[in-house]
Amino acid sequence: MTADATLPGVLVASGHWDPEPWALPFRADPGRPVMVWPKVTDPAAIHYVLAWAPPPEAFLGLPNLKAIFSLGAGVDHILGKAALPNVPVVRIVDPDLTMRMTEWVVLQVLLHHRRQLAYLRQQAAHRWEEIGQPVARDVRVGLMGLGELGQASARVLRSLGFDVAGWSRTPRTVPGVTCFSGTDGLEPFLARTDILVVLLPATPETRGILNRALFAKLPRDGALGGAVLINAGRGALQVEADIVEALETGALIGASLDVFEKEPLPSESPLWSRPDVVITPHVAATSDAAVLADGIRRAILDFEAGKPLSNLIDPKRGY
Ligand code: NDP
Ligand code: OXD
Repeated sequence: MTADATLPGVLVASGHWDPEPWALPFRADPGRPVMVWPKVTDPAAIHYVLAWAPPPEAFLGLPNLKAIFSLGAGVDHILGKAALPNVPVVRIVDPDLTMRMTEWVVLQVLLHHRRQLAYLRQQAAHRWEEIGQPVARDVRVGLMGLGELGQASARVLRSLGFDVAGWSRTPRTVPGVTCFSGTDGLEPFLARTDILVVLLPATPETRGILNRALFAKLPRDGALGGAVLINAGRGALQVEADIVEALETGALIGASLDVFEKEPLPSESPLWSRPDVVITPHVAATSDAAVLADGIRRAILDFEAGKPLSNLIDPKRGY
């Protein structure tokens, strides 16, 4: 440790995100070295890395590393690294992030349910015409992923009257939600889904799961007259060429996408100009450092006081 360091040090490796708001609460701890990648002046002082899409080298040569903290709920941006040290990886579970995601999901579900894209097209054409729409209880929403974010969205969608189901890896019980799980549960889950909301992590098991074969299993005769895809999980889950094809063939009648195979979404992607697709630039639940950094600091203070770390991920499972 550096001469005046009395506390374990923190390294912020926050990719394209501004590191300073994440470093700020730690700078208030007297005697705690705080470094920002790539300026690692004293590698031995670093006990914790706060990471968002870090370069693999950010974890190298840190002999006293105790834990890695993801700056988001997902950890695929960390687990994919070749040089990942064998230390606990903690992810964000926080009401601020959860509420942001719930807002985005509910916004997109209502947008398709209330035919907002069609009304915007009518507005552009100065056309005054009512478009029929079903009641929420006749619309079957299916959430792929019933974790922190999936369950929170499910609760609000239930309260709006939608017929809500969910699919997870292991069996779950969520009040008011019809629960399916595992490979056997996927087909019956899809068969009763008009609006498919995806809040899965990207893992070896889920990559590419949103493909032509899956879209073909969604009903075309539901209350909306076809199926809608809403993905805020990860771009690695989806095969974009298959989404475009499904929109062309009617396997899907609309989509809202916050995440993409390649981000930023390349300007030549056909998704940009489709009138049946809503695109947001990976902002469904942005990590607000002003809210979340202090939570990470508190977790570290608890850990230093001998308490176990919460919100640990299982590297074998991939989430
Ligand atoms: P959780 O770990 O709490 O939940 C993940 C859910 O996915 C669980 O229900 C889990 O099943 C399920 N799951 C995982 N693998 C499989 C599988 N192979 N088959 C079926 N179900 C599976 O994560 P969160 O809800 O907190 O977050 C979900 C994801 O959302 C993040 O990993 C991240 O990728 C994404 N995200 C995107 C953001 C954005 O701005 N676009 C912001 C924040 C997160 P089980 O319940 O059995 O464990
Ligand atoms: C996250 C994200 O994982 O913002 O939190 O994508």
